[in-house]
Amino acid sequence: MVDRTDTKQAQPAASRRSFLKASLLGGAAVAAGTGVARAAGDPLITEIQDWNRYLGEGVDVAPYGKPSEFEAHVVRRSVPWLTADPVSSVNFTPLHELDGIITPNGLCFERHHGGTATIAPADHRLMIHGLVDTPLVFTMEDLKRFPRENRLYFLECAANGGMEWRGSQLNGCQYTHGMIHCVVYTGVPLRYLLEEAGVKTSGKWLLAEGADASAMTRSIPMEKALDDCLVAFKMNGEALRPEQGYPLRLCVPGWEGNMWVKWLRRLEVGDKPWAQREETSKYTDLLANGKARRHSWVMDVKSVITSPSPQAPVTHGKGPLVITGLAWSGSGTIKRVDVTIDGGRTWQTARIDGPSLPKALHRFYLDINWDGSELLLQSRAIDDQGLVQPTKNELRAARGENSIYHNNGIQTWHVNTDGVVENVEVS
Ligand SMILES: Nc1nc2c(c(=O)[nH]1)N[C@H]1C(S)=C(S)[C@@H](COP(=O)(O)O)O[C@H]1N2
Ligand SMILES: [Mo]
Repeated sequence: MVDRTDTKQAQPAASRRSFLKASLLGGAAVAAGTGVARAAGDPLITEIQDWNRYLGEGVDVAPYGKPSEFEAHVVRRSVPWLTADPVSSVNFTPLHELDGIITPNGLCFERHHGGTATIAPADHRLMIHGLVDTPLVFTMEDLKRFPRENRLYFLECAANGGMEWRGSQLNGCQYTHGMIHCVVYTGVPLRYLLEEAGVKTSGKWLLAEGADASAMTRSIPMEKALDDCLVAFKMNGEALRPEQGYPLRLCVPGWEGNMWVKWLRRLEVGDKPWAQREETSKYTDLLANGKARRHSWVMDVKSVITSPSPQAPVTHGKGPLVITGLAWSGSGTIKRVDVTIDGGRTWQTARIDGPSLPKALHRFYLDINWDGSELLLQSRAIDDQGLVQPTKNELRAARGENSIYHNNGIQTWHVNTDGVVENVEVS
C-alpha cells in the first residue's frame, strides 16, 4: 500500500466539490491533502448562488426522471466505421463514467441485427414445441403467473474487445470493453416452462428464436436451459427496455451475449444443435491450425480498469488517486483482482467492494498516492474456479491471430505525467 498521509504533495487547484469532500471526511482527507486551504475567497463559498436564492422546479416536471443536465456526456456511443448500417450494429456502455456494479437501463449497450422490434405486450407470444409432450403457447400474462426470481447477471457480447486482438486500437474502455452490462433481471426460470411442456428424453437441445426482423436463433444445450436460464421481463425493477428485448428476453447467465435472445418468441426442443448462422459463420474462431473453435459459450474471466482510462484522464495532478475497474467471470465469482501501476513488474491486490455474486460484475479499487510519474496500469482477475485472466500474448499463443471473439486478455493503459491516458499494449 502507498502511504496516504503525505501532505507535501497537496495540489492547490480550486474545487468546491473537493473542498466539501475534504470537509466532510475531516481528518483523513486533510491528511491526504486534497485541499482545505483553497476555501479562502472562493465565491462559490462566500456568495449566495442562484440555486440557493430561487425556488427550483416542482414535482412532476419529469414524470419519468432523467439524469442531471450536467451528466449529458454520459451516453452510449458507437464507432460509425465499424458497421455498414445502424440497424445491424452495436453501441457501447460508458463504463468509464459508471461506478458500482449495476448498469443503468438507459446506458446498457445495444446490439441488434435487425433493429429494435416494437412489440405490444398483449401481442407477444412465446411458443414451446418440438420434442415435448404438450406444445404450449404463453402470453405475457401467462408468464407472469409462474413463480419468478430476481438475479443480477452481466451480459457480455463475445465480440467485446474483438477489435483489439492484434494490438491496441480503440482509445477508451467504452469501446474496448463496453459491450457489457449488468442488471437485475426479474423472470421465470426457463426450467418451469420446459417442465410445463414436458421435455421428451430425446430432447437434448433447445433452439431460442427472437421475434425481431433478424429472427435471431441459437442452440442451447438442455443442461444449461434447465440449470440457470431465465425468461425475463424486467430489468433493474422496470420493464425491459425496447432495446433490450421488450417484452421478453432469454437470460443465459455467464454465456456469450448472442445467446440471450431478445424479443423471445419461440423455443424448440430438439436432439442436436441446429447449426444456425450465429453458431457457425459467427461466434466461432479460426485457430492457427485451420480448425475453428465452436460452442465457446462461457465468457472467460476478465477485468478492466475503467478509471483512469483514455476517456477518464487524471485531471487533479499528483497525490491521492482512486484506480477503479470491473471484473467478471462466466464461471462464478471473482476471488481476487491484482493491479499493477508499472506494467506488470509489481502487483498489488485490489479491494473488491460491493456484492460478489456469480456471473455478475465485481467492482474493485486501488487507492494510491500518485507521484506524478508515468504509469502503465493493468488489472488481472482470478475467479473462484482459480481461472486467471491471461496476457494478450498468452491468449494469442493459445488461439492464434485470427480470432475475434472471447478476447479476455489483460488491458494496459498508459498514463503520462500530465494525466493523459492512452490504450497501449504491454504483453
Ligand atoms: N432477437 C435478437 N436477440 C439478440 C440479438 C439480436 O439482434 N436479435 N443480438 C444478440 C447479441 S449479438 C448480443 S451481444 C445481445 C446484446 O444484448 P443487448 O442489446 O441487451 O446489449 O443480444 C443478443 N440477442
Ligand atoms: Mo453479440
